[in-house]
Amino acid sequence: MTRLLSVVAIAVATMLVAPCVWAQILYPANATIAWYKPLDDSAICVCPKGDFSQLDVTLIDQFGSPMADYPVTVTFSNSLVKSNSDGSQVFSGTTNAAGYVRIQITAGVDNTGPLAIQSDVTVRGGVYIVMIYYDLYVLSPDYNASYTVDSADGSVFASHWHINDPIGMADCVSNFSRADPCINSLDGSAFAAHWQH
Ligand SMILES: [Ca+2]
Ligand SMILES: [Ca+2]
Repeated sequence: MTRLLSVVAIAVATMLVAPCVWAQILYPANATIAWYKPLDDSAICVCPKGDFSQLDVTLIDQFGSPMADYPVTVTFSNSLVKSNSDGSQVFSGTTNAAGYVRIQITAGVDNTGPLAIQSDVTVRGGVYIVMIYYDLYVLSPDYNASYTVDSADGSVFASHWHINDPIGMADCVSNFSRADPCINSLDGSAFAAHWQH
């Protein structure tokens, strides 16, 4: 009887302390995913330097605690988006002690056509999918994915000067600032802010 009580006591004690030692499991419903965008619009603008649109991710485990030192990847489905490090469509980072990381999208878009491309974007925390965005417009001042914004890109922007975006949204590859559907000084300022990046 004494042995049985001891086993029960150990089992109960294990149950009480077990949550403290169990491995963290990502709880996607508690994760927060938000685009950081310098411009107030819904298009995603990427730049070889990674300082245009970026993705803020905070990962929370099954106990509501932040997940530190956890890998996060952001994958674009459209192969015209090209990372400046390896030409891939994958961008990554690691969460800090608060479970937070800002993923820099260091990329150009290999598209010199007049219309912006669209892409699905999948956000993963480790192996877990925490968010999928569908058909996002993706723009870049690096129109030819040469990984620098230079005179070749400037020529493309100049060719779109003062045209009106077809539907006032993000169709035109140069409509970085959608506050106005026209390709104007607002877009020019955005382009200039990433010159030589
Ligand atoms: Ca370029
Ligand atoms: Ca505009």
